[in-house]
Amino acid sequence: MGSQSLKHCMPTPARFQVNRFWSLLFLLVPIAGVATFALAPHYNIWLPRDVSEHGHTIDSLFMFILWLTGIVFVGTHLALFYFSWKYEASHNRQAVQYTHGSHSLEVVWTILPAMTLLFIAIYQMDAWAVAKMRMPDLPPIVEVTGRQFNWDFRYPGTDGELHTRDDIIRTDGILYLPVDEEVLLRITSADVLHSFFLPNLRLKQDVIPGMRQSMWFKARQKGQFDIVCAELCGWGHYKMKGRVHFVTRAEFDAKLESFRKEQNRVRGEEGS
Ligand SMILES: [Cu+2]
Repeated sequence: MGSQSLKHCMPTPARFQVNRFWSLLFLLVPIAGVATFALAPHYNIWLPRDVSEHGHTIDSLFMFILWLTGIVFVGTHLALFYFSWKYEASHNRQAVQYTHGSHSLEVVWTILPAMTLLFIAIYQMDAWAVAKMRMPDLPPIVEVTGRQFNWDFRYPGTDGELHTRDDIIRTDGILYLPVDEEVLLRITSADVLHSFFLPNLRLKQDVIPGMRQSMWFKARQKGQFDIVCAELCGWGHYKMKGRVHFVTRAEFDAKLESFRKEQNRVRGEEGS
């Protein structure tokens, strides 16, 4: 054996060795990852309750992508563990053989993810259309305005029109909407980018200054649920939260009537 080949057989210096401790640590990643997802529902840190008519399409899409990426994730980490274990330097004194790659392998691992992404793009089209494209032909029941750092709500008055004198304006972050009814919300921003997020309805809409966005849904359960801003909009972003109350149509009308009276009384007091 010549001195040149001997040099190739020398073990790598200790500090560069990927020893088997690290292989086991790599193995912990998929185990901990899978365990986290398996245990999350038992500790109530899973998706919040879905109370909307179409939320299940988003959830099933989410679960499909989670399974798909989960299997790939576990597979690649098991391969990473296997190779780092098998070829760990101190147990493997064979000289390293470098390769300039395999053209066909590269074609395969480019086409496979591309086809997978294309499949997801087509598979999700219906969920996207329901949530973002098939806007119902309804007058907006409320206009939501995002501002640093609050959600304001403007309901049309008795004339049914927005931006007229009898509008009812609420700035307490509490939104009332009727349950079991398709509703259309108009959404704007008074200043910067925000994002109007209703986790229990699986809906999120970016709010862009100068643009009018719309959101529509049908809530299937009464109750109070979170409104969150999902776009970092400044120092007070964290406190930009509200509540949506889904109530019956009669309760909704009564609530608006009480708001109207309150507003008229305040205006009367201001006028006198
Ligand atoms: Cu924000």
